[in-house]
Amino acid sequence: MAFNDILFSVEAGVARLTLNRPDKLNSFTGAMHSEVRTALDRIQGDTSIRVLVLSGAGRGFCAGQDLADPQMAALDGRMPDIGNVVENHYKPLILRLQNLRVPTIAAVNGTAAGAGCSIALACDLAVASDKASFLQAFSRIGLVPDTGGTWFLPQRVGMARAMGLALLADKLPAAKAAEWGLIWECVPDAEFIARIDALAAQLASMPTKALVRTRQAMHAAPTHTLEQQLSMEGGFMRELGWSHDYAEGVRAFMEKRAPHFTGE
Ligand code: T3D
Repeated sequence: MAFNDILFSVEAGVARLTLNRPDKLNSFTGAMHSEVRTALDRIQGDTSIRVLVLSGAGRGFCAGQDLADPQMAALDGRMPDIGNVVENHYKPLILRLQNLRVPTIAAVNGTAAGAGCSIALACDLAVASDKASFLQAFSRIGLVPDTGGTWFLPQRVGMARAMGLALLADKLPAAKAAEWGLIWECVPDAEFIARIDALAAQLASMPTKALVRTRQAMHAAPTHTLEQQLSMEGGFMRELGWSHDYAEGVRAFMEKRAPHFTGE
């Protein structure tokens, strides 16, 4: 597959999708959205892939929407309708990440701003270099946090901090983001690549279906009653109880050896 605005590779069960417009801090154009969709299609259709690592090339992770991309907001003689951009590009992207058949890691190598921050938060684990920062850039340009920003932020850090981040649009350094619970981990930059590789290898060797059902249950919980949640867990346990990986996990436990999970 030939791409211009992203890099995509698959090796040892790990798909790596790198946003690749480093000169523009990997901000999203229409073309980049289209390439990301193609890569996600590939992941959905290839059962050898067991984890996705999403990252950015150069010094940034992603600066959100490319504010200079004329394609994104068709002028059509009127004011641009950027609601359409959100509805047609960012909303489906977040929903696809949340419904992907493999666990996802945001490897936040540098600044994650605007929709770029929300995209990192939409991944199952967000791990950042200590050089990275998180920025709700929206209020600086007269917009509201989108791409799930208003959903992720209060859930992760509570309303007071979410509101401060969104209204004031100050950069939140990665170390503080980890301290506040916005992300899973902040790693010294010199150790960042090795940490991401180790995490990716770990997730790629785990029971994929169980990880994805765990994500689904966690995300359903805030809108479920306890009874609904217990029922959802029961349904997932029933399904996973019939899986190869559950049989292998129990067998390995009984035989006092490490399990070999295949994602089936
Ligand atoms: O259509 C819609 O708008 C709807 C969708 C909205 C979703 C959104 O994401 S809205 C929010 C969009 N993003 C932003 O507002 C962030 C804009 N960028 C910045 O505020 C700063 O670049 C950063 C704080 C992220 C980083 O600052 P700094 O000083 O480290 O880098 P820089 O010099 O500002 O940027 C480096 C280059 O990237 C520069 O290009 P140049 O001048 O060297 O040719 C800059 O213009 C470019 N760049 C950075 N962000 C964007 C961008 N170009 C286009 N769009 C960007 N978002």
